[in-house]
Amino acid sequence: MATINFDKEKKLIFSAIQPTGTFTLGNYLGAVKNWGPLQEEYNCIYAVADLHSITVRQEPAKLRQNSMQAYALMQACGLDPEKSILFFQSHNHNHAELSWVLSCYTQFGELGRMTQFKDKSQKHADNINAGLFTYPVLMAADILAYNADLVPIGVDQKQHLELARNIAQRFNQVYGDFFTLPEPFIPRMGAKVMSLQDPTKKMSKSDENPNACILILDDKDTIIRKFKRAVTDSEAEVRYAQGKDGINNLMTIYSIVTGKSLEDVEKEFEGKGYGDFKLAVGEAVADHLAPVREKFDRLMADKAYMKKCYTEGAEKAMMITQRTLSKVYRKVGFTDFR
Ligand code: ATP
Ligand code: LTN
Repeated sequence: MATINFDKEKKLIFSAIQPTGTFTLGNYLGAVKNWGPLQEEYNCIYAVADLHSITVRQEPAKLRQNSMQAYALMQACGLDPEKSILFFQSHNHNHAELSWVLSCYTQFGELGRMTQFKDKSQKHADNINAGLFTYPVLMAADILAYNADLVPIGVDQKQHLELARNIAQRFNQVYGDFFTLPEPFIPRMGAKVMSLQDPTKKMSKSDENPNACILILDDKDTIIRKFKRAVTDSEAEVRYAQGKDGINNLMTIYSIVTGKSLEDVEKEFEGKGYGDFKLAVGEAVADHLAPVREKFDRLMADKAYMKKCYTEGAEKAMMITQRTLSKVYRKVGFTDFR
């Protein structure tokens, strides 16, 4: 039986990532890379949000593969299954059960105001399913089931987190203080990595243009080639300034992976052209990602180890959420089972 070795003094973090494709440099720098260091200071729980991903049609074999890759990538990016709880959302049925209860404390109008719902219904006009609409309720259940204090997310998920807080507050008003109100935790740097082909748009794994995003499993040559083709401006000065979205994006990426400040980057490339700069960014990113790829390959080759990790992860996750769910069932008035 798995045991949870959390320190009661520490705050609890919960976050999740959808297995809708291979992670991009945006997912990595904006989200997963920042999760590793948090393990020292907080109790951390991270899930592969496979339940969420079927709100958009998925090919079953592909979803299974993407989910396993997402799980391996979390570890390859520095998450340690001994320190944190790492699991598949669908392995813990308490998420879906709590989601049902919470949906009865969420208003139709609130869900209709969610910008992600509006965007996705436009994008998938042929499949505006109920799950797409109630997506934020499941996300609220993910977070509230653990009484998470902090939720690392990108700015795009802030509205959903606010809704989770509102649902928790509403529940607390009726039944007394019960759910912890979660706070968003948004990284300062790398909050948004932009597309290499249209630097006014965020880099997204569902972009149709393969040159627009760096996948973290791309090999060195591919990474360098994509950076060489990155859209920039007609100047030739490596300088962070308004109107230079492409260069700003490359400078930000370079600065994050090398740890150099933007001013130092400007100095380093003074008098040099964009060609040299793009090559340097490509090399720095490829070198930065190389150990991640190596660890990923090793994990994917060891299915037994992976299975042990995600089974124990789900067991631990269930132990925590079962308690929350039982209390919720009791509060709303369901008859005791045992
Ligand atoms: P999709 O294309 O399927 O919408 P996505 O690439 O936008 O996917 P999500 O699965 O929605 O990614 O997001 C996972 C996490 O990565 C979230 O915390 C999100 O804020 C973050 N993230 C996604 N894209 C970027 C980006 N370009 N820059 C920084 N963070 C990002
Ligand atoms: N909706 C999020 C993924 C997600 C999540 C969560 C994030 C599902 N459940 C709970 C934080 C907390 C996304 O698309 N990035």
